[in-house]
Amino acid sequence: MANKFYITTPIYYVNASPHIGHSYTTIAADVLSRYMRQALGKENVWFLTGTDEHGQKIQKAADAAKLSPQDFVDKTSEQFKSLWKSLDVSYDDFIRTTEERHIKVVQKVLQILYERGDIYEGRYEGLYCTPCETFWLESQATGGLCPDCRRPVEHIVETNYFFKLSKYQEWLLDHLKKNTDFIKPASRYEETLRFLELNKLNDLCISRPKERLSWGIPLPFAAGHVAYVWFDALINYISAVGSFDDKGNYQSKWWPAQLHLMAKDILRQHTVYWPIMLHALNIPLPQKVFAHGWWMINEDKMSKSRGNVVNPLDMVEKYGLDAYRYFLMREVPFGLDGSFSEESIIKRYNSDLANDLGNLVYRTLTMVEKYFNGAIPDIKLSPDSKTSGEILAKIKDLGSRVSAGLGDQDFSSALEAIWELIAMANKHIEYTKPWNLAKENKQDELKEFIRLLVDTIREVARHLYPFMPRTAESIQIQLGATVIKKGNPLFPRIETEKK
Ligand code: ME8
Repeated sequence: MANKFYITTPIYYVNASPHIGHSYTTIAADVLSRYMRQALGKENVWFLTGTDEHGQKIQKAADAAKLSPQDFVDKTSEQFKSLWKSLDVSYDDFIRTTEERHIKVVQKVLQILYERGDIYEGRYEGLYCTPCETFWLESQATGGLCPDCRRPVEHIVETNYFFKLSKYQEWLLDHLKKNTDFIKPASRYEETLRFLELNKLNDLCISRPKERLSWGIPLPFAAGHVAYVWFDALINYISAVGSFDDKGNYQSKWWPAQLHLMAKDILRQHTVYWPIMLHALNIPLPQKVFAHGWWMINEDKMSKSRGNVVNPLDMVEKYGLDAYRYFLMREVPFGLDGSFSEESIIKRYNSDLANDLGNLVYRTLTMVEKYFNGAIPDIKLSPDSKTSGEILAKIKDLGSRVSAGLGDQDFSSALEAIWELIAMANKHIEYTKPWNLAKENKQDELKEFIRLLVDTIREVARHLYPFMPRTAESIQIQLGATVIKKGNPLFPRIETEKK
């Protein structure tokens, strides 16, 4: 494992407001960052997110809002920043592609690739989807519709600049075969490999004529063109960490990234275009690209173009931030699609949070108050104890299970491991019946019993912290050092009948 951790989310388009899908990737990155800060120290973790602010979609949205593109992106990128603040997202840097630090690097990259002959001038004739900014083959655009957004494609002819993807196809295939962990989950790796084996890569059109689109980064060698938004956007991952800075350093402290997170919709850009761009520039590749699944509403992907988006803040207002974060990370194995509904949030909330976690904490603290006047019994537990041994073994195991889960971006299995401990502790209470110990005045056993529960909760809070920072802190505060400060139940049950 590298001794630093650089993690990125996609930079989101600012043509519409953020929704649950955006918050999913960003919260996942936040969980990993918080976890890695605990493991490696704060100074060794860098969490980058940001906004993608050029291109046709943005220009159109700005026109519709009757704002200049710059005013429009200034306004909408703030929405993302403010949402991340409300969701306790602890990013280290937020990059906007309209920033000077980014534009400089994009132009540098274009210039280098042009001088090396990897970018050349050519003529493009074919089908184009304006909203998606994607060129399509006749065979792909069946019925004259864009296969992605299902809107009509246009026929266009123009002079443009192309990046020689085709030249590097064999290299990329070879790289993938040698680095089977480069793309995760495995299904996405297979998909990329198959795509490269079965298709001949076309060179990538990386420019747009200014008369059709002016809202972009000008090509340094062709005044009449701006850069294609994807070519511009991918470079954020290196521009944000100071590649090609004034000292000519090609590598900063952070590059290469340990992990690029995204959903499967933008897999190809990250597993084909981006590695080839970096390779052509002689820059090392990121360690891993993870493309998770989609949140769906019924059978449809949640997306602004389908008009079925849910605002994360509405969910947070109804169920609380940590319940929302928990739900996203627990409900669906990262990598698979998930179906989003409030019923499933409520179900998770009531069973995992109110019943399991909330009750364990509340009952334990109530017993510390009742039997020991709030003072945590000052004894040392032995792993050989007949009554505590099993739970202590589980606690001992928890760190490595959480670490294995998060190492594979398997959030739900890391949480499952924590919940196994919670379930075991709850069972232990029911089985031991502490009220009987108290009645029979079995002080030593009662002390051991309570101490075990307190230690369990402490461990649970420690491991929950990356997922649910506020809940973890609240538990830690309630536990105090030696005397508890019990608060209200963490997750009061949601009564569905009343809703
Ligand atoms: O593609 N389920 O930006 P974008 C899960 N600017 N995740 C979802 C989702 C859903 N239904 N909908 C969106 C772009 N996402 C480019 C990226 S990167 C150099 C440039 C998340 O605003 C997911 O992370 O369309 C997906 O990959 C991303 O938002 C797409 O965001």
